[in-house]
Amino acid sequence: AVEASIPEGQREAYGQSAKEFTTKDEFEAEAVKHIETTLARSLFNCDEAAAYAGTALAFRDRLIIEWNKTQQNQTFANPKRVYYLSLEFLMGRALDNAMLNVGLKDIAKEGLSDLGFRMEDIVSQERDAALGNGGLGRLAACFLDSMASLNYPAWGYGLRYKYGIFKQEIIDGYQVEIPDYWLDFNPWEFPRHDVAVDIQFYGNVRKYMDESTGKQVSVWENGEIVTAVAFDVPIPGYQTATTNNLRLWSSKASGGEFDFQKFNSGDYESSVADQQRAETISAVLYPNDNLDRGKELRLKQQYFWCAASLFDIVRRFKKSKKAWKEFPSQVAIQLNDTHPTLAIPELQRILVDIEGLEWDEAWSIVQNTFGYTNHTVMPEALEKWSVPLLQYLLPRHLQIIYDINLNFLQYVERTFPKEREMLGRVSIIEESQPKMVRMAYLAVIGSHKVNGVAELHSDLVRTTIFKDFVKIYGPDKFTNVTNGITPRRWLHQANPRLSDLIASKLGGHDFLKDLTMLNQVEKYVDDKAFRKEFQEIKYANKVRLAKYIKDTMGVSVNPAALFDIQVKRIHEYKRQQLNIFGVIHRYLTLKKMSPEERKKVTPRVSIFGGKAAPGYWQAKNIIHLINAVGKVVNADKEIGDALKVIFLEDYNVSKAEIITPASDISEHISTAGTEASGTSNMKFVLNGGLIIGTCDGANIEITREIGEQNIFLFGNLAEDVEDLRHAHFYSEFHLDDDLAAVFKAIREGMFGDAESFTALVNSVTDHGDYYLVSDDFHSYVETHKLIDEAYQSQEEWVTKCITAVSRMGFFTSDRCIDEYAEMIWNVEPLNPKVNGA
Ligand code: 4GP
Repeated sequence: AVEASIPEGQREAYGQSAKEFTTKDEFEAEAVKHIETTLARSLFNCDEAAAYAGTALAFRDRLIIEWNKTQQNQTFANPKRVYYLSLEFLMGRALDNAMLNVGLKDIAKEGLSDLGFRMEDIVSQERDAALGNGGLGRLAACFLDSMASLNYPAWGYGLRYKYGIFKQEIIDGYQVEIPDYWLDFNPWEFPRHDVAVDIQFYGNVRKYMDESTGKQVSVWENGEIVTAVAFDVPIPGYQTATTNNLRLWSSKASGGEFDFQKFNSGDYESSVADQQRAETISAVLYPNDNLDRGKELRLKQQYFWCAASLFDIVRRFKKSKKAWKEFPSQVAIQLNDTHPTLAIPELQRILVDIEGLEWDEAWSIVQNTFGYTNHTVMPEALEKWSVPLLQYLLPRHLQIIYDINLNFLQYVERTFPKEREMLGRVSIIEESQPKMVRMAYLAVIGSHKVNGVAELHSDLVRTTIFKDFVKIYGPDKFTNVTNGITPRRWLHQANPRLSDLIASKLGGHDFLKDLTMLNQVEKYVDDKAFRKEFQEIKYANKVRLAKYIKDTMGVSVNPAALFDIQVKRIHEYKRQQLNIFGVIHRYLTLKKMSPEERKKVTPRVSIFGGKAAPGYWQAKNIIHLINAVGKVVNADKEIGDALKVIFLEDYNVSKAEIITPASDISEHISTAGTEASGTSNMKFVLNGGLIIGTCDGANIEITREIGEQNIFLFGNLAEDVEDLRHAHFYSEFHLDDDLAAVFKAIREGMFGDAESFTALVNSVTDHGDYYLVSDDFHSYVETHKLIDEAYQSQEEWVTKCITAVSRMGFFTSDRCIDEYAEMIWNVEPLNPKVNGA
């Protein structure tokens, strides 16, 4: 079929296009060619940066060939496609993944060694693509990897931020933010200057009666135009020819570099200002995790990205010449949280205003096209936009939202005539001052399926924030897809030795494509040699992290100590404060012991890492306290190796790849009912570490899979949270003696400037302890004692770790994608070879 499109006389020439290297010598030749020509460097001054660039460009060329074939194949087969709309894609580094997925890493390693380089050094030259904050963005990246690996015809759509998440420096114990300008050299993107879409903002709506059809027509006009330019990032699947596309939009002034009219009339400065204003739209990622801040520029980003993506999707659909009613059979659009919700009124606008469909027909197409994933039930994270702002920026969309709401409320009124008070509760418009548009409600109403990301979370979605909607639409519209992680990056790349050990028992690396095969590892739980190797690998990973800590912070930690790790965004609900209060309690306990007693205690290294949103003051206080405690404890000769406290600067994806394999225990200790899923919990267990956690998010399903004897659970349950919060205000506040002693030590200045920690202590003692630190402290500390004891008997510990690893098969993102495909998208994989491309 591909052939048929090429004129006969040219087929041979086309057939000879691009060569792909397959041997070490060919790889070397390609890399050297790029170093000498693309980079214009001589081989005599080829440093690691140049060797990285040459290697990356050689692999990029390969990817682009596969990418072209995949796109051609999809164009000819024209199957239903999935479009994953996400404001965040936290990709990390690409080279290692490209080499693994293409399957030529060994060849590249030998080639680089011929040139005098070590693979690890070259790989670590790359900057992280950090276009995301945390879990939500990293999940999108894992999903892209799985969709390509499973051969789904899928596209990601996002924004090409010039500045990704800021770089964190710790100065005098405080977080300082440094801009992340990451685009200096990015071989993984392809600018598509031919794929440009004009996007309108502001303006007015003109309505008139079309005489010929007798229909009222709305025209949105006189707005300001900004151009969206596509940048494509190839996404290779693991051991498959499928290479999908991530399309990121970049903004620029419409009509070229600047407005020539203004320029010619002498108004040079203002023409440059226009250009800069346009470019601002895609300039920076908003650094908030689990928090909504209604900034106008953020709304502009959202519309800019939704409108460009939909234009592209609709254009692709129209090429097929199918009838509009076929649209949902050709297109599935997944909304990653409410950030892309404007895509709903935008598609309705395209269908009604531009394509001339009747409202109801258009609306049914819209509803059948979209699916919406919710990632949090926390009220401060639920997006709302003010009506006046929408009116000003997107006047036609506001009208459409009002019409959607009117139809919806009329339906509710007809269906539940006796429940008039429900209308105000479910209205898309909140009757506040100013009025607000509740984006989550719009997303629910405009989608055919809504899912949460772990079982408990999906239950909470159904019983709390969307309770009324379950009644209105019935329970089937609401479903669960428990999150997962890609084992390619999070096992094989991060922990190659463990991956190889498993492969040695399972007859190869096929388990990376079918993670349920891990269950065969359980047979080796008593195998002496296997256990020994497993332990040695963990130890080597701890040595690697210890070296990293020494190199970056100058602190020596003992790799034989228990490594206790909490790395994730800093947030009160994730309770890093509970952890550090627990560490202080440990320190106070150690101080009271005799040297003999102290020797018997399991030595610990408490490791923290994570960024605080720049405007989140209390989260920054937590970082400050951790560093202040570390400064005192690490210098305390009496304590020595019994306790060390480390805050790792600038936690990101590439650092996670070093940190995750090195844990003995990791902490997932959110207040029950607040962490939707968590995904690092899965990464740590898959890498042979145990976890301490609350009954929250995916911890519950991890327990179900690996068994409760292999996890350390503690704390109150989600169902009790409300009552406990209530009791803080209405009953006498009781502070556990141990926690009181911790607060006393802080207040008395044991960790320096007591005043700067007052707010943190007071949030527990004086302000209602919303996150239940005091309620869970005792069981937290007791559970850590159990961990100390369990670690003393290494034999049992290893048994737990191996058993847990072998039961983690469920948590691959491949399983998630198959579930989405079947339950929500109704799409099938496409054989990458069908058209012989
Ligand atoms: C996060 C949730 O907090 C986390 O539990 C979950 O694993 C992740 O999404 C992926 O589903 N939510 C956010 C956010 O990052 O900003 O809402």
